[in-house]
Amino acid sequence: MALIHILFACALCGTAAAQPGEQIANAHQREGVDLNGDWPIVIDPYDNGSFDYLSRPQTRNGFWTSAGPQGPTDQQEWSFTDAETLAVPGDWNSQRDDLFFYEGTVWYRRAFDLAPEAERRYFLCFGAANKRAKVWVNGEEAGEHGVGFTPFHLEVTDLVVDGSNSVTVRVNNERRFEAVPGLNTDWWNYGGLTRDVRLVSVPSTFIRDADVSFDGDTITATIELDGPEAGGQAVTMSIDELGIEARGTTSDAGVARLSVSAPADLERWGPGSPTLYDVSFTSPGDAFADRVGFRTIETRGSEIVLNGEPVFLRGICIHEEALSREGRAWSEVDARELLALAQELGCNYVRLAHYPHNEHMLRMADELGLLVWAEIPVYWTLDYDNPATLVEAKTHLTEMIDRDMNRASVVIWSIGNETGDDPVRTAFRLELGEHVKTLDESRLLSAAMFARAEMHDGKPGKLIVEDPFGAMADVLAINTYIGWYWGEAEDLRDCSVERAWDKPLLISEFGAGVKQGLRGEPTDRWTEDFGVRLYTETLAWADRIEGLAGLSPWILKDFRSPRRQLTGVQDWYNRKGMVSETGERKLVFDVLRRYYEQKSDKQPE
Ligand code: GCB
Repeated sequence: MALIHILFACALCGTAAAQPGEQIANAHQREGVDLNGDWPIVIDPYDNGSFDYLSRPQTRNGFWTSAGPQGPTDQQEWSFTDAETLAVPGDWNSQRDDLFFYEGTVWYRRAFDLAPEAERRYFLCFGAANKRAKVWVNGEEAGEHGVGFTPFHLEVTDLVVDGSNSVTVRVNNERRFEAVPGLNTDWWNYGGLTRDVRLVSVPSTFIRDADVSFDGDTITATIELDGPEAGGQAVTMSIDELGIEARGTTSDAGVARLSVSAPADLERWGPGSPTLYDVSFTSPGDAFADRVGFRTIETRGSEIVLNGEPVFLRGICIHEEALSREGRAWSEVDARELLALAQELGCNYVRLAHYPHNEHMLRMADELGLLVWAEIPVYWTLDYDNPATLVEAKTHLTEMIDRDMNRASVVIWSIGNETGDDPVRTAFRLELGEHVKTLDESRLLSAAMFARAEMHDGKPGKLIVEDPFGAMADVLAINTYIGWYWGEAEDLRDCSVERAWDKPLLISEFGAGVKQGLRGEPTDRWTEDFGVRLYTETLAWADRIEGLAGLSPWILKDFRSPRRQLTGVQDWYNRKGMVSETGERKLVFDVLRRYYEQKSDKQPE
């Protein structure tokens, strides 16, 4: 194929360069050392590692200062030497019975060897730590991070030494009212170094970020260099398979935007044809490639339109819990198992609730061809009129969007779930919506909302979708739960749905608690039979909602929740899964699978 050489190299004068602390694109593939493994720990429920007996900040005795007593005469009352370990990545709650309910501080420390090279820079890259993490290298502070589900990459070039090094991390998962999420969630507050940890090495001036977008005609890459020679550098974006190469020069701030017309033979990404291309980026001293799909997403009246065609979203909600074991999912294998099960159900779409899932999930969704709703944990009750809470919510969005900008699978950014619509909450959500639009206008904006119910003879006769956030959202989405939290499943037969805007509508949640294997009358709670009744009625109702654009029932797998206490039935699991906590299918699995089969017959991919 002839090399197409169309380029508009535009130096973006004035565009802000990467700020210290921003993520490094593709950190998992850069040169470096994997720091996953068993990390010695010290459990610190009273925070003695940070504060002394008079609550003064620790100095000499801080737990970052040494690995343990220096000899038999040393009066030191903690030690990482010969300490117990926790697997990293991994939450602590599912690894040790005595940490099952633990909310507090755990210190992690491990050694690593390094022969630092001059002219190279070193970054400690954490996929996530839940929730607050502070990091020291060789006893010196490297930085901290306060958001539990997104990566943070700390530069440690000046802290590492030739030979043996140590990294100490204090992780704290206490819930706080003013934080995001706040005090109350229907999911487990898993603490720890929950995702991959790597020490990454890059040239002194390197490609910090490379975002690719596609508008149907043009492929655009924004490349950001970081380092002393970021400005005035020649950079390229190329896709060999398509014969594309675009060249440009970075602005003084180190940024270049390159555009190239998409060739006619570009295969669009979508469910059924998840074509990905190797997109390579180069600068004078650096290079990397990302696997990227190209698709368009937009709305037309009440339709969601993918690559110019209306698409019905056959979805399922997913929490980030592994399918074949306890605890948080974090690996590529976990991602494949969860998403393959969603595909068996007939899904072309997943709602990743209620916080950014690990990067493997998004990359796997790209690979398997699943559309994704990605969300931040603005959930139920927060300190909505606290400016610091808003800043934290925005940080969630910024870091999630920064990480997942190149994932074709992500089509909807959700700013939260079931927050209510009083003026303070609405103002908060509108600010978040505006924030999303400043970061990425190429995807759809939504939130899981409630509809107002108009009661007829004590039954829900009409659901009216009029949450004020709907005016800004591209896609309306409602959680319903008729037949479980209120009313009877049969009430849906006479329940209509009205919306204040001609926009696509999703049912973002409905469901029923079912203990796998428990049989009884269709009116008996927790039985498989109750689940079948509720799903049968709800799916028939969905078919009657004019212009419904899709649904994502709650949820793929039973998941841990501190709110679910019925002994013998719940045992700390929310039981609304299609499969049990051990992956056993419930009868509802088949009800939904058959429904999606019939839907996809009508709309082949
Ligand atoms: C909801 C929430 C979800 C809960 C679910 C339930 O509306 O969005 O986080 O887990 O209901 O099971 O109650």
